[in-house]
Amino acid sequence: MEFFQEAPELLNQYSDDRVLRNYLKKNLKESTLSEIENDLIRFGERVVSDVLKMAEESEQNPPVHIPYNPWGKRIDEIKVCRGWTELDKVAAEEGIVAIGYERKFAEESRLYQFAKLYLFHPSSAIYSCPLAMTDGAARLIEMHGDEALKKKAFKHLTSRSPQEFWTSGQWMTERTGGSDVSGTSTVAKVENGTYKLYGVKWFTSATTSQMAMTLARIENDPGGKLSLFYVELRNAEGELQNIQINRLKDKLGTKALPTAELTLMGTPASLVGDAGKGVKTIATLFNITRLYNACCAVGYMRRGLALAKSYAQKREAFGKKLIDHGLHADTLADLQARFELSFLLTFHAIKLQGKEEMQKCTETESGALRLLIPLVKLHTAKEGVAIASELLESFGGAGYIEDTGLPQLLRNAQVLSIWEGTTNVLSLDAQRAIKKENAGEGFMVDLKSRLAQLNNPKTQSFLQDLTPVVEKLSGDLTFIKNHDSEDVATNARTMAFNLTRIYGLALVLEQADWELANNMPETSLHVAHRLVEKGLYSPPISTPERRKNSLELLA
Ligand code: MFK
Repeated sequence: MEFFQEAPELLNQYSDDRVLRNYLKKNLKESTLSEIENDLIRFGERVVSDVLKMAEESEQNPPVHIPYNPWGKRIDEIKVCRGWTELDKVAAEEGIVAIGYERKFAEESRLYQFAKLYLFHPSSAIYSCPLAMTDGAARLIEMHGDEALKKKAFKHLTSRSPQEFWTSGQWMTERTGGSDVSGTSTVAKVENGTYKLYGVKWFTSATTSQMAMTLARIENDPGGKLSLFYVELRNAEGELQNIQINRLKDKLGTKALPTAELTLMGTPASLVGDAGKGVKTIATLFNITRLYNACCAVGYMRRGLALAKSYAQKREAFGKKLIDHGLHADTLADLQARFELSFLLTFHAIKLQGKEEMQKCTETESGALRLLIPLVKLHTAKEGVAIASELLESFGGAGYIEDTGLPQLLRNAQVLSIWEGTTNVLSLDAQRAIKKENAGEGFMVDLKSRLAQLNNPKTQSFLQDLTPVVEKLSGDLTFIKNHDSEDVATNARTMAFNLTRIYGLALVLEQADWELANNMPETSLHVAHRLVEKGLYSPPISTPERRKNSLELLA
């Protein structure tokens, strides 16, 4: 008999996910969970059936830019496949943005919404990207928009009707930089009583969206600071409003997502928030997209692990199943532990975001949230890439073959640490929050109170190792707050990972406490042990001498 390997199998992505189910059980009211669980079970099935097919079709049929019609008229059409438009409908109908604004479950609504996003994302060919910006724009309008925007755009962005639903772009990046947006050269001129935008936007994801939020400098404004503008891409006839699509980007991954370079040639726009406060105002949007980024990173980790675990149970080598080889099982279990840490960090930040929006956060929780958003984004993105790479390897050669669908996990994961703020930029954002917004204080109080509330001797036993590290972190936070130097900035990344690891471990121990109290398997305790084995703290090591070394090494 000739041998053919059985493919890995995806079960119901909700029912099969112990981590998601336990988290929701611990963190939602019983009444909420019983009301939403059938929807999650149904959707957990859907994301491995028709939705997954739409995503596969979208990955295989990337968008095409058609600059001219047959007669030479500039039309700048972006043709997307049927699967991509179907994903838009699914997103609307399933309420992937809407649930967060309907607020049927008050502060718990965000957990419900993001649980659906987490299930949707790995089967969405990154339709999650337009949704991230849509959600961010909705929150921005809710916080800073005028009545007209609330009546029109907000209603579209949060609609469940596929006919009414809009997605939004977020156009921040110009040729001068994606991290440092201060070099933005787009100008807003007042013409016939309205703003018109002139400039080039270098990365605009989801260019098929109906609207966008973008930055520009108001002409002749003496302050010269960036302002935020709302743009509707098309007029009533469906024509682009003085926007030229220069080309679609040829990217490593996220192939289904139309990302374009645009020239704005007098595009009508309206000011959002105060003039000159553009970066601060758009921060509301990118803090939401950073949460999406983290949720999508853990969604990918979970999908890769589900496939790798299934494969390990089917595939035989050296006389037994892969899962029965201690080395293989230990390698996957380590990845599972890292995923669980990332998951808890992400969903905890989402939980706090939900509370913040309902004014239910304590002051310390608000401080913790401000700092957690960049930390959670940077940690999960880096882990997302590293874990995807390991998971591909766990399939051997099959992990490198396109039609298994596996390589796209790695390609698409790689963007997570790049867009929405790179690791270094987010580490510096964490320092900004510590220095300017005193977020470190709330973060530390919150962390210590979580550790103080551990109940079970098994979780409390970790405190012996953890307490001195927490004291070191506390000292580091005070140092960062009071010192401005190139060395403090150079240590930003090390510091960010220290903070994330320790806060994450506190969340894992809380989860372990709950499992122990409910006589459940001690999985979170295993996670905690594996994390501690890897070391808890890396000392900040930048000195003027070391910085000089860096330059010598790079010469
Ligand atoms: C799968 C789903 C993923 C999602 C898909 C989305 C795809 C979209 C594709 C993209 O657009 S990718 C490009 C994304 N670009 C970024 O994320 C920008 C990265 N750079 C930064 O985040 C920089 O730190 C920043 C541009 C904000 C630096 O700008 P500035 O002008 O040098 O910042 P400054 O002067 O420190 O801050 C201006 C104000 O904003 C300050 O407030 P005040 O005016 O009151 O002093 C800051 O406190 C505030 N601010 C800055 N960052 C903030 C913030 N406030 C809250 N949260 C933050 N994170």
